Amino acid sequence: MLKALIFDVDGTLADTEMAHLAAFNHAFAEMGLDWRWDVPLYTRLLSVSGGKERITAYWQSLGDMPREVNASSLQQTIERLHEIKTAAYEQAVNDGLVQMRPGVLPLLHEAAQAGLTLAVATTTSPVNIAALLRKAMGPDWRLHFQVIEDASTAPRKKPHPMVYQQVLSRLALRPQDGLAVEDSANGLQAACAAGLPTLITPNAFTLGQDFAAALRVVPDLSDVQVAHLRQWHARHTH
Ligand code: XBP
Ligand code: MG
Repeated sequence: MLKALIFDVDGTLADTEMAHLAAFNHAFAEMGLDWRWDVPLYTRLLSVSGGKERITAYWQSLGDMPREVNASSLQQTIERLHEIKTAAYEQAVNDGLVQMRPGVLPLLHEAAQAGLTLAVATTTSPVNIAALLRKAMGPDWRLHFQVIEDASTAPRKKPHPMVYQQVLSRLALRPQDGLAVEDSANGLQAACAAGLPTLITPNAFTLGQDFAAALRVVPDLSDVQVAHLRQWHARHTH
C-alpha cells in the first residue's frame, strides 16, 4: 500500500540546475580559474552527482591535476570552490531565481492531506534545500517532511542507493510501500536499487536519459494527483 512519497530535490522539486551552473562558474572566477562550464558541458557533467564530486571529475578530465600540490591541498581547493559555489547558489535562491516545478506544491499539500508521509532524498547540500523550501513553503517547511536525507548524511551519492536506504530505514518503511519521485537516470538507479517504485519527471537537463526502469514517466506533476499515484503504485505492486 502506498504510504510515503520520497522526493529528490534538484531537477524534481525545482528547476535548480541553471542556478547551480551559474554558481559553479562564479566560484571558478572567484578562485581565478579560467574554467567556464556551458550548458552542453554541464549536461554531461550532471552524470556525476554531487557538486564536489562534479568538480573533481571535471578536474580529472582535464588531465592536468597539478602534481606539485599534495592531495590535501587539492581537497582544500575543491572544498573552497564548493563553499563559494554553495553561497552563490543560496543567494540565487534567495533572490528568487529558482522556481518550483509545476504541480509540486499542490501535490505535496494534497499528499499530506491524504495522510501520506513525505520525505526528501537528495545528494545536494542541506543549506540548498533549506533555502529553496523556506522560500517556497515558508519558515515551517521542515515540518512537512518526516525525514530528510542529503549530502551531509548520505556521503555515497546517487546512483548509489544509500540516500534512499537511509530514508527507508528512518521511516521504518518497506520499499514497496513507498514511491520515489526523480528527474534523472542516476536518481532512478538509486531509488530502484533501494527497491522503490519510481515516478520520473524529466527536465531539460535529463530528457533523453534511460528511464526504462521507471514506474511511469510524466512531463511534470501539474496533472498528477494522489489518486493517480495510488493507481500507478497499485498496478506495480500487484
Ligand atoms: C543533484 C546534484 C547536486 C547539485 C549540486 O542530484 O547532483 O550535486 O547539482 O549540489 P540529485 P551540491 O538531484 O540526483 O540529488 O553542489 O550541493 O552537491
Ligand atoms: Mg535530481
